[in-house]
Amino acid sequence: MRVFFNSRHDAHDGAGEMHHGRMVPCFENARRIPIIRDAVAHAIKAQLVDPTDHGMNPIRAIHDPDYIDFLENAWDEWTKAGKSGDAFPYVWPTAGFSGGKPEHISARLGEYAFSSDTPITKGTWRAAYWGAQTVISAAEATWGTGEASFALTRPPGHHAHANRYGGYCFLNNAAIAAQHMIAKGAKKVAILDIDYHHGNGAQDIFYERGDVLTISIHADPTHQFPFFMGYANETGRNDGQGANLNIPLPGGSDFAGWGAGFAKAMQKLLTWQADALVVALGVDAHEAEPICDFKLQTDDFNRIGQMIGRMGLKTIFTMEGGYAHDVIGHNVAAVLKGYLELA
Ligand code: OKS
Ligand code: ZN
Repeated sequence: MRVFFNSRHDAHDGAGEMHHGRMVPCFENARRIPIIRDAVAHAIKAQLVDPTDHGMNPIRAIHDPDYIDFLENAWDEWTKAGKSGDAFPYVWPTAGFSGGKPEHISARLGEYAFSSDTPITKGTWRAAYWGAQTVISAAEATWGTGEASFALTRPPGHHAHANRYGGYCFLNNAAIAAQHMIAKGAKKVAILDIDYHHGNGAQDIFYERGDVLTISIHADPTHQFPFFMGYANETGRNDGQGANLNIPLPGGSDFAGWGAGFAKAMQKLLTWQADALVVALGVDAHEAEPICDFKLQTDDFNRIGQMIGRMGLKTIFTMEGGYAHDVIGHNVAAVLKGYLELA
């Protein structure tokens, strides 16, 4: 397995987020990455590879031009407006507002954010851009050689829509990887999201397309972020009908419940016959995770990796959530090691 590493990840360095009514240090922080890198290096034989710069086209294939322009310039606009802390929205053009197209950065933040938990900092664009290059490089390698890849990057991507950021995500790395393999000749690609939270970004991006199957196993949105998406009756539209599968699970689920959900995902994947698989690899379903309430153990992550390996698909893993520093390295390594045991 090749591990593509986004060494610029730490350019994104939010100071804090609102949590339970207080500003707290960001859960999604730069300390996560060396922990995961070292655990993976210890557990599997893998070369660490620097991403190649494939430019803007693979990003533009997923994200809207005005959104990309916003992300590239948000920090400059924020500082030019005389603000010095991390950039956050505080007002949104929600249903019932008549509109307008205000240019003010505070309005633009509200226009492009769907949640208030995600700081934009001086280096956010740089980190996210190189994160996308990391997963594009992984896609290029895996599509070309068949060997699995792991894109080790932050900020994560699975909540990002074509024109919306939130849930700590800016560019949808999994979607960019899937689309890049289609550009390289894949006819059908599947995205399997095992992060604790619903993968709303890929669902929305591919909702009307029949060539990318999106599957997400996650906490029931009736009680968890992103709340307004991720329900079982969301199955795709037009050409995409039947190509989105949501598997919401009750709070407190352990591997008995999670594994049953995963079995449904595997069944769908096996009948769908993808040319390649992108795994949105969040490990925040572990019992020790701070903002989540599932009860998976490190051994369970090993089993998950084995089951993915057994499918025998060309596979790219891309890093999503996981915030418990004591266990994230072990959990990511357990998935990758399990994959290699059975691939
Ligand atoms: C607000 C917390 C919002 C949760 C965002 C979800 C992040 C995540 N204080 N997505 O996979 O892990
Ligand atoms: Zn998550």
